[in-house]
Amino acid sequence: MTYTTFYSETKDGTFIALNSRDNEFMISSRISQRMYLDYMLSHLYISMYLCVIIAIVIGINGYRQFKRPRSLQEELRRAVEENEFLPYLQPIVNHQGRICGAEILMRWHHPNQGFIMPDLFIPLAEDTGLIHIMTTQILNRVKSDLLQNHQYLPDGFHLAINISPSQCNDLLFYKDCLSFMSAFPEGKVKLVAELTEREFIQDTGNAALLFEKLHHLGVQIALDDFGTGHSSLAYINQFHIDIIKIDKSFTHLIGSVDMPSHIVDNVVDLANRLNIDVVAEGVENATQEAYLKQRDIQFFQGYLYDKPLPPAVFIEKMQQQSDMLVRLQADPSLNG
Ligand code: G
Ligand code: G
Ligand code: MN
Repeated sequence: MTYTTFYSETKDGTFIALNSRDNEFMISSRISQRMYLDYMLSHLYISMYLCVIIAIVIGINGYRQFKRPRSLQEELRRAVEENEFLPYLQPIVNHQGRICGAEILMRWHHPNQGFIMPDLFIPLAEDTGLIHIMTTQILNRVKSDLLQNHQYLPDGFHLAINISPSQCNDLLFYKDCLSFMSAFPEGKVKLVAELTEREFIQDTGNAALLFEKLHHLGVQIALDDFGTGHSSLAYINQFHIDIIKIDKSFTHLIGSVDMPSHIVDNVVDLANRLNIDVVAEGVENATQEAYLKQRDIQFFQGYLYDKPLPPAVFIEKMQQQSDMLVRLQADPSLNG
């Protein structure tokens, strides 16, 4: 038998008809939307669930791709917004081996990658100008950490922070220091701006103004990585430098070669003549310490004393030292 088929969509569902060729008879039926749905639910439910799951997976993935920054630069911007930069504090000790200060060293606590060292992100932060706000953020963090515990810090606590040459072009850093200093009792903290001599300061006029204002506030200027760059003596000549940091590469020469490094002696000699304090960086063993202690050096920093520490651990150390000093004052016979 031959027949023709006929479909028609109506508002009650699909009308289906089979017509015999000579219209002798017709078989028709109506399939309602409800019947479609019942059929799908009873026969195709596995496929339907699969479709829903696949759609959800595609949706989540798309959302992640959308949220994921496309470049390290955007990632850095996101991290600034999320306040992911943390200060670590490396103790600085005096001749008696007591902690009298710290250097703030920035770490990036990335949600997926964990801790990232500054060498990997500071250059980009400098190029993008984000270094300004990152410095403000970590200074604020250190401020609140130390403020709650300032009774454990010795007076005149030497707190050093690294700044990039581009931060010498305006007075933003000055404002950060002003806000920092005004939070502490007078004479409690002595801020030190560490300036690396590995890169040039572009606008020396602006830098001179910044340094003058910083000095006025009681903030000192330290020349970091001294001797490794190209501008050490030029900077000393041009700016009012308060502190020189002998680079760790020179400290490491002590004890590693037969003849002790004349460079260390010469730097100390130069500093003495110019009335500049000296910090010896990268002190790792007793041989280096013994050699350096025979020179006129005020501050020592390195793994021999401690590595950079999370603020809570650093504060714990300060508390222990402060308790020890109180006991010593009460009973001087404990000394030694
Ligand atoms: O521990 P360390 O790997 O932290 O430091 C590596 C380098 O990163 C150092 O040369 C230091 O000067 C630089 N650095 C660390 N913290 C800061 C910061 O807050 N600002 C700038 N400009 N440099 C920093
Ligand atoms: O800002 P500056 O470049 O000075 O940064 C100090 C760097 O030296 C940081 O990366 C810090 O972790 C590192 N450092 C601190 N103490 C020591 C040390 O005793 N030995 C070595 N090799 N590195 C040190
Ligand atoms: Mn430094």
